[in-house]
Amino acid sequence: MDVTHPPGALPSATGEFLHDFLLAPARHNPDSPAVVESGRPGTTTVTTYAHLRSRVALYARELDALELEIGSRVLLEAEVTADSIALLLACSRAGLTFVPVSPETPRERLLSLIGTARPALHLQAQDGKREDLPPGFATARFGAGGIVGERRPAPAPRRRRTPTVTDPAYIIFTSGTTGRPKGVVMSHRAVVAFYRGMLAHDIARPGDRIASTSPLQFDFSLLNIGLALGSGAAVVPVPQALVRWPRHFLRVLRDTEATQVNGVPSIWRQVLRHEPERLADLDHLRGVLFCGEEFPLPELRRLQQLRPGTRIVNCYGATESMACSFEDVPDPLPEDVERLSIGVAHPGAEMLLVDESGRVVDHPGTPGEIHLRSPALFSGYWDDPEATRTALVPDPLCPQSGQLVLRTGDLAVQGEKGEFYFCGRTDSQVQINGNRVELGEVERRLMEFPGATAAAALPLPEPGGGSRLAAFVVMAARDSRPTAGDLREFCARTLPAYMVPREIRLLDTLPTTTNGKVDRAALAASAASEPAPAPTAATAPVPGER
Ligand code: 8PZ
Repeated sequence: MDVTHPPGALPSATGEFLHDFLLAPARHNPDSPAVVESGRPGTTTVTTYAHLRSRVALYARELDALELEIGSRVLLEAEVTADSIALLLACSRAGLTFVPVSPETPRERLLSLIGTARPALHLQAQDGKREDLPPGFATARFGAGGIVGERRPAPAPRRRRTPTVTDPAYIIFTSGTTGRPKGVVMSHRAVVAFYRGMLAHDIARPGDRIASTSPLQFDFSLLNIGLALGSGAAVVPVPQALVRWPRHFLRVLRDTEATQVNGVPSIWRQVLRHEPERLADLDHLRGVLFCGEEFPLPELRRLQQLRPGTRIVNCYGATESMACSFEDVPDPLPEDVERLSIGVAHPGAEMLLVDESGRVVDHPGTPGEIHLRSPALFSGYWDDPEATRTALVPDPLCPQSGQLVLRTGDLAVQGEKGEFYFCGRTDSQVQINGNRVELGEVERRLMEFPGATAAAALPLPEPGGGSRLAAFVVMAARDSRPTAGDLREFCARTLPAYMVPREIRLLDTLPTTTNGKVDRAALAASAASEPAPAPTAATAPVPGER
């Protein structure tokens, strides 16, 4: 039997749109929960698949009545809720491209996204706080009763009559490292191809409750929605405001009886530090899935100690293909493991390593840049053909074919069985006074210090030119706080002098971006604003350091 096409779910002749795939009636029982939302302590609101389908139909009718051009962009400013999930599915059904943004998006960034994406409609929840939006597009609010228009769209002739699966289902604006945010355009065909590859891993099953801790603007939330609805399970949205507070976070998981928690590694930092017992006592939880950046191994081991038997999946990938691999973390993680495997690409896709001269690396142990062959690749960056050409490059195995592959900017090595090990980003190799430093190697050494649970290393500009290496370390408990000199001396034992951070600061936690990743820009800014303490014997240059 074709595992990617369970009976009754064969795609129609037109191919499959996002809403077809996620609401395929054959896949789940109409009375089972599709979304379970937490309310006041001890209360939840359950939306069944039948309710969700009828809400999607209501919203799609009301969107159709606006007669927007197929392919128009809808700026969807919302948290993950049953209504916003129904709305993104209704956009899919109405042939509209949704652009998710968080309600916390600063006004200037929202205006920049509006200028780039040129939406036809801005939608927010009934209780949304966004006011005085600029002219030029329709605005409306959505809720249980439907969509209530505030500003009507200008009538425009519909030049397209037929949506196709190559149309953009959504655009995710990533915090472009070069300042201007890049719009990752994902077609229906790409997203459904990814969902099929992901579901072949059987990570979730009917009746599961999958807690989603990312904002709607981060495609991790779209992965979670696809994983839950595609498996006949339920999405448990955890409001952003609660993720940051361990007690509230754990209460939501308890009230909703979450069986799986999906999030970036940083969501566990404060829970492990402040509420280990409550985490250990959490019933129902039997799975964790993380993505976005490496999980600091001391914290991962601590999580395994507190929850032996919990399945932990390392999900690797970039927004340009939503994700690409799912690999179980060995339980317990052997002491000598220094790098986690990211496994191999999901069924239907393939990761290749390419070295600096463009040759495919096909022997274990040699690092190369991950190139992804996949039907789930993005269409391109919105209105940025140059950046698109840099990311979608000719297939190194067969450039003549015209097939394009995703150049990820990630380094990896292959193990003996063909599995991949993430080795940092090509741009995380920095030059410190002429020496090449892999920041991940410095961070791994700092995390070997007894009691250290997380670390970040980054280059800081020197006033006279060049860079110095700075590091930030989080310790497990307050009583074992070493001095910066202890940590530098610890690094000097195994790292060449130029890789020993010139300055090291101890922090209670690491700042994170809105998507929950370590916010390196914030760390650099904090180091610049609070100059390092005057050099002491502990921070004097290590002999041999240039
Ligand atoms: C990683 C890992 C990892 C990403 N270990 N480095 C969404 C849902 C599930 C899995 C992955 C996604 C991504 N779309 C989330 C994401 O972070 N996208 S991103 O484009 O903002 O950043 C992608 C980069 O993050 C990758 O290129 C890696 O450098 C890094 N990354 N997952 C280590 N499991």
